[in-house]
Amino acid sequence: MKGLYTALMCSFDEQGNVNEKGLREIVRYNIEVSEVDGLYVNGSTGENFLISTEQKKQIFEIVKDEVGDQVKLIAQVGSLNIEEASDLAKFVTDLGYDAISAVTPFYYKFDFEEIKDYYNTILEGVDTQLIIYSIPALTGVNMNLEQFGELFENEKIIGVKFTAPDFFLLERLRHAFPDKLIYSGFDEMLLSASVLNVDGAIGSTFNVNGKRAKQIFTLAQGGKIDEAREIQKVTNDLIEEILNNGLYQTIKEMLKTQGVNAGFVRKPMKQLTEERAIKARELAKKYL
Ligand code: NAY
Repeated sequence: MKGLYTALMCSFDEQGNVNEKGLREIVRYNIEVSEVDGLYVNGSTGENFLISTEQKKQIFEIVKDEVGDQVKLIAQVGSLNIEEASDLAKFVTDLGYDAISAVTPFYYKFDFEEIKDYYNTILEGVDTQLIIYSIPALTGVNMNLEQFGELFENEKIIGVKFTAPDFFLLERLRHAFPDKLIYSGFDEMLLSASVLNVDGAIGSTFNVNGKRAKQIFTLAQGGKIDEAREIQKVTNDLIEEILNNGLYQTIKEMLKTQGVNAGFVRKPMKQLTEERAIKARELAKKYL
């Protein structure tokens, strides 16, 4: 389960329906051009929190059908509706996903006991292993070392997708839990996380920049830090432009220049203006 995973985008049509053909093209591009080790399906980048349960299932099915056993698949099933999360966990287990992941419950101020209960409930009755999805900037949930340790006591919880700039905590986690999988979640900090010996990374920009991400990770693992830093610099030039122009919209527009029908974003996200679409196409020309 180690390596680089693309936080997979989904292609939607103008009405917000899943565009199956486009989704399959995004999957193929990631496997054949970006050459990532796996896909993280229905995460933030997949606009998961904007879609219905039926659409989530549709996406899980299409992706598994397109991928088969070519690369590893992690299914993000976390939801504020715990029955939905449990139902999706069973659904993807039956489909043959390699692992599930669940975002920490957000919006309400859940205490740690409630968070622990959430994970244990999702795992009840499924045989799949789980990766915690921690993204404090978006969820408001900050867990400390001891709390991660308590969650890791459940043997089915095999790791964490660590999307935070707290490198003190990241280093402590690595040191305390050498056998758990730690994935870096911020693409612009991949080199720094790799130096701390994370097991892999999960990122939105890997949809278009997977090759460079893999180089950074491999070079860092081989101790070639100067070379890795050069590639992280180019990567961050690109990420900075993407963030300024509109994260998911810009990645979709860049994919379109490569013949991949990445479609539209779902409301309430807004589509790119023509000016920004031109910018995205320029970025694709420069960086892809
Ligand atoms: C997800 O579930 O799709 C992710 O969290 C992937 C991680 C990304 N975070 C978000 C919120 O999109 O790749 C990062 C991020 O987009 C990138 O580092 C740019 O900041």
